[in-house]
Formats: sequence, C-alpha cells, structure tokens
Amino acid sequence: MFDENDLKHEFVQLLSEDGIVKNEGIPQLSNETLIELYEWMVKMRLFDEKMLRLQRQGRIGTYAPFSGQEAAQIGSAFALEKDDWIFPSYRELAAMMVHGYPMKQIILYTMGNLKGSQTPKDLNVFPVQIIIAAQTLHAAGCAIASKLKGEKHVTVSYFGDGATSQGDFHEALNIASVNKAPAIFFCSNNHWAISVPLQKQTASKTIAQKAVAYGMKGIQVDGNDILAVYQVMKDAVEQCRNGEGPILIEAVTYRQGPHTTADDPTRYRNDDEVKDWIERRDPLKRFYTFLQKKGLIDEGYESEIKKKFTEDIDRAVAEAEAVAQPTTDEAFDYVYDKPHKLLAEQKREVQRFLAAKEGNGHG
Ligand SMILES: Cc1ncc(C[n+]2csc(CCOP(=O)(O)OP(=O)(O)O)c2C)c(N)n1
Repeated sequence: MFDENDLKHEFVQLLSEDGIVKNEGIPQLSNETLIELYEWMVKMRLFDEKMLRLQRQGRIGTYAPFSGQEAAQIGSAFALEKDDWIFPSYRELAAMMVHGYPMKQIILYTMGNLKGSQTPKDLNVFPVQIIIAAQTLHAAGCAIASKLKGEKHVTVSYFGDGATSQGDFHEALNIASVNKAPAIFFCSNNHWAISVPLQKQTASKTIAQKAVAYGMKGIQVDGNDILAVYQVMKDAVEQCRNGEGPILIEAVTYRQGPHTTADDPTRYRNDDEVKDWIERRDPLKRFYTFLQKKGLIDEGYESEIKKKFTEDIDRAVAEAEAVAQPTTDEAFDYVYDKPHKLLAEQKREVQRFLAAKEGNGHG
C-alpha cells in the first residue's frame, strides 16, 4: 500500500516574506546579476500594466496578465542557457522575453498579428499555447528528440495549476520519465484556473507530489522568491543535462489580476486573499527589500529604471503599431510548410466572401 508519509513536501524558500535571507544557501550571484534580475521584474511589471491599458483602449486583443508571477517566470527562465527550449502558455510572456523573445513581437502577438508568433530563427521558443497542457506533450517530444540527437539542450514547458488536471499533462510526465528525457515541467500554481480554486482542482496536497506517480522528481518552491526559483531551476537544469531525467517544479505563486481582460475575478475571489498576496507577498517588494538591505538599490534608482523601462516599452509599442496588418491570405500561408489542398480551398472561400462583402458595401 502506498504510504503518503513517503511524499516529501519540501517547500524551498530562501528569502522570507520580509526579504530576509533564511539561510546562507542563496545562489552565488554577482551584485550585477542580482540587479539584473530585479530590473527584469520591474520591466515586466510595467509591461504587464501597459498591456492592460492598451487592451482597455482597444489597441490589443484579450490579454492574460501575469503580475504577481514575475519571480516564477523570470527566476526560472534566467537559469536556462540560450539553446534550451521553452514551450510557453499564454501567461508566460515574461519567461519568453527573458529567453530572448523580442518585446515588439510579443506585443504583435497580443494584437493578434501572426508575425508575433514567428519565433526568430536562432531562438528555441515555441509559439504560445492556448490549449491547456498541450504544450507539455510537445515539450516532452522535444526533450526526447534532444536526447536521441545527443544534444545537451533542456526543454521547459510552462503551465498553470489547472493544466495538471488535463490528460496531456499526465501523458507528458509519463512519456518523459520513461524516456529519461531532459524535460522540466514548470507549473506556476497561481491558485486559480479562471474561477476554479486550487482545492477544487486537485485533492493532492501539492502539485509537486504528482511527479511521484511517474517515477520522477517533484519539487515545490516559493514562486514569489526569485532566488529560490532560480536555484531550484538551476539544479533541475543540471540534473537534466546530466541525463538524470525529467523534473516537475511547482512554483507556488498568485495571479494578482484577472484571468484575462475578459474576466471579473470579484465574482469569485475574496478581496482579503488578493490583498494579502499583493500587500504582504508581492515578489517585487520582497526582492526590493533584500537588495535595499544589501545596499544595492534605493528609491532613486528604482524611479530611474522605471522611467527608462517605460520609455523602452512605449518604443516597442510604437514599433509594433507601425507594423502593417497581415493580409487575410497570410493567415493560411504558414500553417503548413507546403501548400495544403483544404487550406487553399478555405483561402479561396474567404477571398470570395471578402470580395462579395466589398461589393455589397458599394452597392
Ligand atoms: C483544453 C482546454 N480546455 C479549456 C480551455 C479554456 N481555458 C482557458 S484558460 C483556462 C484555465 C487555465 O488555468 P491554469 O491551467 O491554472 O492556468 P492559468 O490561466 O491560471 O495560468 C481554461 C479552462 C482551454 N484553453 N483549453
């Protein structure tokens, strides 16, 4: 009989919620790198806020904000090497940018411009996945392929707590583990899958423990502690590169905003819960306090970088808005490598429809 006591519910946290080092085991990062991590967090928070405003102005489409999840995304992506693979969900835009995805293209993606999903050739980032958990399978396949080819790349798939209820997630862990694939399954447990709270999503004590069933390692980390996330991810990457098989990481974090701009979380979420995560457990505040205590940053520095990043983001928005809208035809051109009969038919149908519409307009 399976003994639940065998499950290790280790929760890795290196910085307390007050930004104090809990033990000396923090990663040995230079002051410059620590500041770089913080700058990413500030930039991404500003980016997220800007996207929300653009959506309200009708300048981008439906948007899934990630404020509150910066430490999980940035800390994990920062531990990767350039050739490692990322398979993101729609909420992992910060991880994509840390890995090198240009901000201008991310903005194009939010505008629904197909050029936003054309990953630059030298970048190992898959297009954003909307189908919950589907990317975990694609990532498992990619990791198995890397292993077969004798490459040393690690593949990371990002997903939410809700994704762990999907069959794809379980199939992905299973196949990756059987093949000892260099795959990291990174779950940002932000406590909500739209309006479904975590306790209605799973009866497991942790998401990390789901790894046990597949004979692989699972680890739970404080997803709002960027140093802890970085360290756990760094170790996971090393384990994968050493051929020791896949890992499931559960980063415990919180989605501060709505699920998307089409959602009203006040209909299902308790205000006190939200307030607690924002006021007491915000990942930026925690890391700011740590860096301030180390004498590395102060308020003057903070307002200086905020000004600079606001300008950078505004510039990226202007550049994205200057890109021509793709034609309707183009929507059919990149689905397959070679022309496909059915798509060609659909393309002609749309062309006929648009021509008729145009005709009516003049009539
Ligand atoms: C297979 C599938 N089922 C349902 C949906 C609709 N849907 C979109 S987001 C979402 C919730 C996902 O929650 P979670 O996996 O926790 O990720 P989060 O959005 O919280 O980051 C659902 C059910 C979908 N996109 N794909």
